[in-house]
Amino acid sequence: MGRTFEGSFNAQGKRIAIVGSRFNDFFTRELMDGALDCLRRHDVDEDQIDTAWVPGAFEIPMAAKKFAGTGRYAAVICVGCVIQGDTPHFHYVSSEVTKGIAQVSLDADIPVVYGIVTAETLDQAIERSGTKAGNKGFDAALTALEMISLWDDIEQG
Ligand code: INI
Repeated sequence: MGRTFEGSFNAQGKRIAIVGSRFNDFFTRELMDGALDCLRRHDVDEDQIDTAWVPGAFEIPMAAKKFAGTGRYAAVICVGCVIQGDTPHFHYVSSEVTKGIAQVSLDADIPVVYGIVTAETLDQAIERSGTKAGNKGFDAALTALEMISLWDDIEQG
């Protein structure tokens, strides 16, 4: 039996980027704060965390790709919030941001993590931005830490 690779949550010394979208910023500020809180409490140095704000969720994959392409970061965390309205717009935006982040993540050599809340109601968005369903930004940051450490382990063999 060979080795089992499994990440920890220690990403000390790693540089991490977070992309957040301003649309629905009542929620996305909470998601960004959740992601930052998670990184700080896992001893990621504040100086090692760079953030960028884009107008809406549709723009997140572009900024994530830009960050990933610099080669300076161990991971990119994406946080955004898409909420259903009266038109099909929600479906187009949520589908594109999801596909876009998936594509960037597969093209990048680093983990690119999905912390997008897609909600049918305001209540669902509230629940996922720091109340009864937790904070999806915090969860995404935790995933990024685990994936960074897993990448290191696999690369070191
Ligand atoms: N952007 C969001 O981040 N969330 C939404 O709920 C949303 N809706 O529903 O319209 C939204 N639209 C803007 C979009 O992301 C782009 O910023 C815009 O279309 C310009 O490209």
